[in-house]
Amino acid sequence: MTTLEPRPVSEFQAGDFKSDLKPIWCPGCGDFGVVTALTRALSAIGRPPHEIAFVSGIGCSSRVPGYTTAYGFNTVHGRSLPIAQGIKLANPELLVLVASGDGDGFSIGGGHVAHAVRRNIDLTYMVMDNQIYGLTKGQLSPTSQRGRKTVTSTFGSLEERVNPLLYVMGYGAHFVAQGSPLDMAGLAQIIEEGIRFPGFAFINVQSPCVTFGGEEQQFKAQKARMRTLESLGHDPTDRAAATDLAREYGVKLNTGILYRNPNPPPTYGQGVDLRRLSVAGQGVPRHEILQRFQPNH
Ligand SMILES: Cc1ncc(C[n+]2csc(CCOP(=O)(O)OP(=O)(O)O)c2C)c(N)n1
Ligand code: SF4
Ligand SMILES: [Mg+2]
Repeated sequence: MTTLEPRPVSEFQAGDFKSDLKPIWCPGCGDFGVVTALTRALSAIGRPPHEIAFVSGIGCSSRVPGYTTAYGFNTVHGRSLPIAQGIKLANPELLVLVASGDGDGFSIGGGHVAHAVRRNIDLTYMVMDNQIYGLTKGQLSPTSQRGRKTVTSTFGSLEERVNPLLYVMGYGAHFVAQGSPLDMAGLAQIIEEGIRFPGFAFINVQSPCVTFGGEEQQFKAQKARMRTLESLGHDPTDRAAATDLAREYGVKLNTGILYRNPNPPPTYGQGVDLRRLSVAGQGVPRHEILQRFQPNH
């Protein structure tokens, strides 16, 4: 995988980002591996835990922030992105991460994803795509494959699945990647690259639900479908090639960085001064805007 710039040696170990809370996930849940990969990535980044805000919605995957030492905010189902964007706008110095599930992100929160992509605020959005509603015990999710039998599709789903990779590409995402805890080192590196990307970074994580997930999602089946984009010689700056590879979602498990815009546009807080957020283009300083929203003002 390409390295963009020399990395300073971090004073933090992965263990510094693991909280004392004992996960209550089912034994073997893919989300355990996500925490491991994530804490490795954070140790490589080297920002202290108190400078990290980790937001999530609701779902098994949304428990991830609680198992880290970052500041966590377990919000409302599907609403992690608006809250994360608000946090980043209010305090641009923070490193803001978001953990979500396929249901949280692409059902109830689906409308937010599109506009968070377009708005391109500097966040890293990780979706643990287990293709099922895990927390609520196995209902059909928007990424469940057609024909999938679940408690809410007893005769098999008639619906086409959402392709999360194409979805975000379609809205113009500047960083799109996919990984799996099956390749822990690869996943850690993808997360690190996503965090380093200056703008909205989308990472789809194939994290199996071992209790309610389908066979095709388990590590054994993943192994048969997995191939790294690096081994394919994929150039992540080639948007057309990235879109073609994104189409293979559900057929091949392409891992690595699908697309990284080599010339990303400036984001809020980087080139666009947050302290002078404009109201109707008037360049009104932020403290004045906040005053305007005071009650009784
Ligand atoms: C507004 C609202 N609607 C529905 C729910 C019930 N609910 C909680 S988690 C969840 C889906 C979880 O699935 P997913 O986002 O894929 O996460 P997973 O548990 O699979 O990691 C649902 C429907 C809720 N908590 N709040
Ligand atoms: S129900 Fe599925 S997603 Fe939730 S903890 Fe258990 S294995 Fe993980
Ligand atoms: Mg899910």
